[in-house]
Amino acid sequence: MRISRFFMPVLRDAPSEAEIVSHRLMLRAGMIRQSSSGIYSWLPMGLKVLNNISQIVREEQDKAGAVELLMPTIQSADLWRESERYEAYGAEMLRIKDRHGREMLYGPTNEELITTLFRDGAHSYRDVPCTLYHVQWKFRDEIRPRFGVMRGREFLMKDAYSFDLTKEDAKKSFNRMFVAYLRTFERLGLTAIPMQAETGPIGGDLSYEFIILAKTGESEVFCHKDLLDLKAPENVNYDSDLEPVMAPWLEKYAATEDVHDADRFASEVPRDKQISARGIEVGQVFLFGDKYNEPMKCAVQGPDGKLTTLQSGSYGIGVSRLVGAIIEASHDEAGIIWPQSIAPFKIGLLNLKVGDKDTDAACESLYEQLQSMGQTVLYDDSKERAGGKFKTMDLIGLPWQIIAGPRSVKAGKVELKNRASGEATELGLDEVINFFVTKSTDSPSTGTGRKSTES
Ligand code: 5CA
Repeated sequence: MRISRFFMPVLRDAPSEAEIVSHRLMLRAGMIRQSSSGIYSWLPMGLKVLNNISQIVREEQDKAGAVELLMPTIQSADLWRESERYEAYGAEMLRIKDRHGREMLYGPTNEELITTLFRDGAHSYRDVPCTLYHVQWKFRDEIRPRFGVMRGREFLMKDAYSFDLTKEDAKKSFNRMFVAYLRTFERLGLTAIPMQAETGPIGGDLSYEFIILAKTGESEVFCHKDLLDLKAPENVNYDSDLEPVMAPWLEKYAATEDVHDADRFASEVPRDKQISARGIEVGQVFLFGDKYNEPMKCAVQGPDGKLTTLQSGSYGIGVSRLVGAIIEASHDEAGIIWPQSIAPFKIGLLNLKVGDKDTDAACESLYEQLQSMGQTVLYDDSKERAGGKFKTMDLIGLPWQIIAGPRSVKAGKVELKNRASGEATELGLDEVINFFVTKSTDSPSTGTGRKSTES
């Protein structure tokens, strides 16, 4: 993508309405714009990240055996009367009337709708286990929308719902999602700790929130320090017993303030391992059995021929909140530092002297070659001054910068800079191409590594 043809309205100054760094940086980097309180447009740069996160979420859901579908944003009020949540949900629900006066609502979550879909489509014990998910916009009329996309009114959620014949099987489906979440957050470059949590309006008696620690987090959390060092399991066999895989997380204390037990915390966790901090909830899993299936009559014929009410859980990930959460966890003074896995482009190519024949030719050639290799490149071919280009690139946080100025190009070289470490290396034009062919692109393959000089 050429910057000259892109739409990335970057702001030089921090907007006054933004209280936390991720909100400031998302506005400054031209990723989002507020359209009304808690409701945002996703500009091209923001949408790319949102899509990349969704993609990783989907891949891990699919690996865990969940099946994607898509339910609408608008639902009928009658559906929610069946589960008796229509009134109970309160003012957070956006209620709408259509032209016939029928009561509708903008879905804050989808337990009711998925339950009717599954009830109408599944008849026999052979139709379970089944876990269905979608990635869809939700609306909750939050009292205090704030921190940009972190607590929006309209927000993108991945929500999954499991259906099983027995409680034991439902727990197995729950475990599959639990492990899928560990893997998902690790791939997003985050350390998310599953913590015991209250079930709130979703209900049930078993729930974990997946929390990343951050000063700007909205909830107070308590946990054992060693949980921060655990690595998500790789090559999971989702058909096997997952309890041993989950054990390292479950055997150490971790709880949100709602269910925190100060005495247990003090007795179970050595003083120097006690973490009491703030956290951002990026996902939550619930096991609620027949809470919706019973009133909504979601049942199948069991192997014994008897009608059996199904057992369920639901599993949410805050996809749009994650964009902010990842920035909270990964930035510096100059701007965002995207993890490779979700970066909107992998490489930023800076032409420091547009109009200079040799520099233009070198940049065009690199741009073409890198793209034909499947790399995503944002090419700064604008007329802006070099200083401004450096600032913008650091602000938008692409993992790699290739800096081409007339001086280095004359010597057949460009500079390759790693955004995270700031390390820069001079490489020949072919070397830079080779670097992206051969390397897993964690650090420059050659050179001594020093701070950028072209600036
Ligand atoms: N039905 C269940 C799970 S599918 C559910 O709705 N769970 S939830 O209420 O915990 O929401 C799931 C995730 O959505 C949360 O963990 C959080 O990351 C995200 N989320 C919730 N409310 C908001 C909001 N107002 N703005 C942004 N993200 C939100």
